[in-house]
Amino acid sequence: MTDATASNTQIHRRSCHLCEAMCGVKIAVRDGKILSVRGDDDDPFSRGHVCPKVVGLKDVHEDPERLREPMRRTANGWEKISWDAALDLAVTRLDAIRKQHGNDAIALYFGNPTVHSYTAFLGGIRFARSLRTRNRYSATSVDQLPHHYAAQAMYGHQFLLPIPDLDRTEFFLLIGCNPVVSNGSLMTVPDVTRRLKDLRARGGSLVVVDPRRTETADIADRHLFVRPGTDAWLLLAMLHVIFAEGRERLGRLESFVDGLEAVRAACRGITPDIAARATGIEAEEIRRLARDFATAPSAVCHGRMGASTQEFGALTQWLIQVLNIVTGNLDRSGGAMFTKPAFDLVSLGGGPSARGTSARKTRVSGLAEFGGEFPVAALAEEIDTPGDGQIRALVTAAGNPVLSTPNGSRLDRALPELDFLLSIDFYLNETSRHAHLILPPTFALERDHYDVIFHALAIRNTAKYCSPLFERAETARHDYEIFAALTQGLEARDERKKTGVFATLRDRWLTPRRTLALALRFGPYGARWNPFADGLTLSRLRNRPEGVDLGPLEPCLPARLRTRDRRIQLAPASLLDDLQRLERRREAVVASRATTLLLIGRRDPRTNNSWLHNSARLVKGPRRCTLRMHPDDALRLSMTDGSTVEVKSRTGAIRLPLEITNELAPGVVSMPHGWGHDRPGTQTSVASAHAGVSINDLTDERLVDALSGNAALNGVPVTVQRIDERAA
Ligand SMILES: Nc1nc2c(c(=O)[nH]1)N[C@H]1C(S)=C(S)[C@@H](COP(=O)(O)OP(=O)(O)OC[C@H]3O[C@@H](n4cnc5c(=O)[nH]c(N)nc54)[C@H](O)[C@@H]3O)O[C@H]1N2
Ligand SMILES: Nc1nc2c(c(=O)[nH]1)N[C@H]1C(S)=C(S)[C@@H](COP(=O)(O)OP(=O)(O)OC[C@H]3O[C@@H](n4cnc5c(=O)[nH]c(N)nc54)[C@H](O)[C@@H]3O)O[C@H]1N2
Ligand code: SF4
Ligand SMILES: [Mo]
Repeated sequence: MTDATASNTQIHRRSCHLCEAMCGVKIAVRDGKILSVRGDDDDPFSRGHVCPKVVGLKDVHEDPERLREPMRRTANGWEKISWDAALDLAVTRLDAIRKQHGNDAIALYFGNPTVHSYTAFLGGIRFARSLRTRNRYSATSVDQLPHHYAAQAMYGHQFLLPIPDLDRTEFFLLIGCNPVVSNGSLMTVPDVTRRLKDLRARGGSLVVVDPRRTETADIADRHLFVRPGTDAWLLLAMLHVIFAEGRERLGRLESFVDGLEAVRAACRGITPDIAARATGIEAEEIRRLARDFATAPSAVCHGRMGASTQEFGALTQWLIQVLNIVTGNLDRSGGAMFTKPAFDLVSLGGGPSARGTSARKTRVSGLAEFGGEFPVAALAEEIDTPGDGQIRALVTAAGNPVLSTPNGSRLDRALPELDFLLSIDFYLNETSRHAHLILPPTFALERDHYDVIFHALAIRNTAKYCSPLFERAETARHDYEIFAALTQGLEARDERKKTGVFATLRDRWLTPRRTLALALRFGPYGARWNPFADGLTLSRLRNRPEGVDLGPLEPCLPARLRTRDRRIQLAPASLLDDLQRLERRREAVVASRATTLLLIGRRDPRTNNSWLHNSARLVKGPRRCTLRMHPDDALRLSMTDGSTVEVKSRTGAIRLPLEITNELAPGVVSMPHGWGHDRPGTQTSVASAHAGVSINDLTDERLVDALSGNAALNGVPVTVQRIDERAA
């Protein structure tokens, strides 16, 4: 570049942290202003790919409504206060509540962006531990909890999640995921659409099982419409066929798998004909799918949101693992494989918690704790049900549970009952509007970044460290600084737990960045003690801002298993037992096919859960918050395209425009989540102008996967009514 002005332009490389795909971006900056955000062709993993959401990096950074200073609620509205005063207020209030009502009176909710910031993640773990409350909740239980449940039971660690070896597989069976729109989940894969097309170009097959003909189904070889919540029957019947025809081939897995006979017995009674009645997929299709999967040179089945956030989430995730294992497709090229991440939470002892289900139950509904957390479906009732052990204070961090958890309107009504609500968030949104105090952290471009979680879930072993683009303002605080100040403040006031000098010094020295540096140095690729070794260190990674490729996934079993005997539990007792619940539900599920409309979710390429709707560039265009319905249902209910309809469930009623489309199976309606921005008191004017309505006013906190406690956000029974325009 010769132009003098242009020569002032700096290019900053980093990973987009908005979704799981970790796309490399190049951000052009001049005089502190972002000129453009583009894909980074030099990133070896994403190879230049970005999606439309990437503009969110600039738009959120520059958003004038993004909070930059702490805000305290007063009788006359919000008041800006200094960080010192704000942190002191938070510590004083939390400490008083803890002393009056006990540790469990303070609840915590960690939202999704926590796992997209290693500093927030590590700082949050430490804060949560120091609070010593049982009332810990997170977005995990409206998302992937069933994956953790199955992984813990089968492989001995909740983070031992097998990842599809997408670039090498010959047969990809996707159950309840739509990566073309979501850009992949529990499968970090930038540029997923091209990779799916490459799979087909090399002669492989892509099969999608989904109640909706999704954007991913559109590029697949085959799409099977499935009745929501019935995938477990499909998988059992596939296994039935595989065993009945003697097609099981465990190969080298055989020497460390226990429970094959129990699984064989469990699916003996579930024939394709039985499964057809529950799922709506023809028996012959089920047989064909089972045979194709079992005979493909390599195959992998992956299930996501649609498979997890349903009545039988844990069973479904378990059966997906079983299918991969009995066809010999676990831990082999082209199958489901474990990563070898440079920062390895599994070897480090498990991150937040390597624990599985405990004996602890929630007070009101008796939902089980898993991994040190309770299911968030129980949060509202734990706040609004009086009695011993009632939640009095809540700290939300990077979450918007009013829009993202089942029966969000009950939570919306419960939050004002709290003695103290602290929101660590930079938006005044549907949840934080109820806060007594909001502590707004920096946004991503002011922090350094390493994807501790998503490198561990990626389809290739990769590592990338990003320096901050902008220095944080003197008047700003990072999430981890907020957590550290709260932790230290509360520990200083805790007479019963006097932290020793050594522990205090250690905790202050061990910042997230030092933790990262140590984890990389002593991780699987690390230089360890040897300063002359080639291995990975944080400073070497910093010198490779485009990121490094550490190779394809490699077989690592049984060594990587964390079960006590280093063997895979193919048939854990709790999952086998849960088959009885499935069986008990069968008749009702079959009968409901003729009578009940079921509501499912939908994601859009230009949204990210609830929090990118204040970007004018992302919300512009046609209305996205619509109810989609099959023409047969619309005809039966005398509804016309574009009209406003009312959708009702046990928990509430909402009104939104109708779109009639045969992309849905009859008997199924769909709408997106993360909308409903018209509540008073928020400060997101662009989002409010494109408010939409919240699907989670219809989802039901009582509909959970009884085994894992995960919310069943998909498959909610609803009725849909025409609104008489004149009466409305
Ligand atoms: N653009 C965009 N990308 C995102 C996000 C976003 O909000 N917007 N969110 C990010 C997050 S937090 C996550 S967790 C991931 C999620 O990533 P995905 O799981 O890939 O995303 P979804 O679109 O929720 O896909 C779920 C699919 O399951 C289907 N489904 C619903 N019920 C059932 C059922 O009972 N059985 C079966 N077989 N299918 C069912 C739905 O029709 C839908 O197509 O996406 C991430 N990426
Ligand atoms: N019906 C239905 N409900 C769903 C889903 C669905 O498919 N259907 N999807 C579920 C899924 S997969 C998920 S992950 C959850 C998400 O649920 P949540 O995590 O509760 O909600 P988000 O909308 O992701 O809100 C994230 C919040 O974090 C803030 N934020 C962003 N970055 C940062 C940061 O760095 N630090 C801090 N402190 N705050 C930050 C944003 O301003 C926003 O308020 O929703 C779930 N809810
Ligand atoms: S797919 Fe889009 S949102 Fe996700 S990391 Fe890539 S650019 Fe960011
Ligand atoms: Mo999620």
